[in-house]
Amino acid sequence: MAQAKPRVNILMGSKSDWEVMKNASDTLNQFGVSHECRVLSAHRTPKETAEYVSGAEGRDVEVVIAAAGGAAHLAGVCAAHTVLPVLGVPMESKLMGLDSLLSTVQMPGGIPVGTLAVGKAGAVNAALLAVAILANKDPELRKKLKQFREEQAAKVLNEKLS
Ligand code: RP5
Repeated sequence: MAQAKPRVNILMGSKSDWEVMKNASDTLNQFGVSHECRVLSAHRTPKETAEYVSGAEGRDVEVVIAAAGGAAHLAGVCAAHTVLPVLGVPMESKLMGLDSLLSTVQMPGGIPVGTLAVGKAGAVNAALLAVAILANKDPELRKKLKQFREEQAAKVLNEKLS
């Protein structure tokens, strides 16, 4: 059977980011959202990164998620090459992710990056935010998102403390 066209592209600056970013991929899988994950670096593979992101709109991709750590310019570089929504996930780093957070979140006005939390929570939330964006034009997906929230709330309400 032919694979569905990816609706989301997940980029990460290094394979070392995958352990965290797998959580974004798993979350999209939970919602049945087709996506493609690639290691592409803003500084190690600048040309390939620009080409891949520039082509995303033509491939009918709707959201780009970009994760990087350290002097984390990947999400900003992605945003420079597409008008698709770009969600940035700062990776934990030698400076506990503070460097990654600031370099991802502090985009100068004009080229936006929607920045999520540092690490795993950011990876999961980037996927959930991508689902919310796609759900604007996808009633089935919106239903799944509402169900996810309900199940999450029920879990909290049923917590037992010993
Ligand atoms: C960034 O540098 C990557 O996104 C990664 O978070 C960090 C360290 O990369 P490696 O040295 O582990 O390849 O580009």
